[in-house]
Amino acid sequence: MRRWLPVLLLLLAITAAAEDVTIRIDANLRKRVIAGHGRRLVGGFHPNWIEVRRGDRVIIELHSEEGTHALAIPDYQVKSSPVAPGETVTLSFVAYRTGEFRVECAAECGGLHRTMTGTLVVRDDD
Ligand SMILES: [Cu+2]
Repeated sequence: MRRWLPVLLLLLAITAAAEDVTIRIDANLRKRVIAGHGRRLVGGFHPNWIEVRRGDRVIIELHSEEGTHALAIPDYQVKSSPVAPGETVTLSFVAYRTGEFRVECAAECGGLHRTMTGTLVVRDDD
């Protein structure tokens, strides 16, 4: 038991400082100007950059405007249920590791699937 005391205290300290961070992310298609190609439809997560502090409980409300999508963060081993057009699904996890992690679509949503990416940044508290 005594061996685990420092670990328990660290976990308590992290938990005490942690906050619930709720982020709404829209999965959709947007018209963007791409050099040499005029206006094109691209798929994406909006926002596609998420920044939280280590220890935060991250609650993602994933909404689809069209197409069926899912959001995954492979390094965190989290993945939402598929979300159908007009619907919202929620996933949550504790950001226990610092770093930059790839966010990606986990549903085969068509030709724009590979453009549906983002980044989760988990910073230390200080
Ligand atoms: Cu997809």
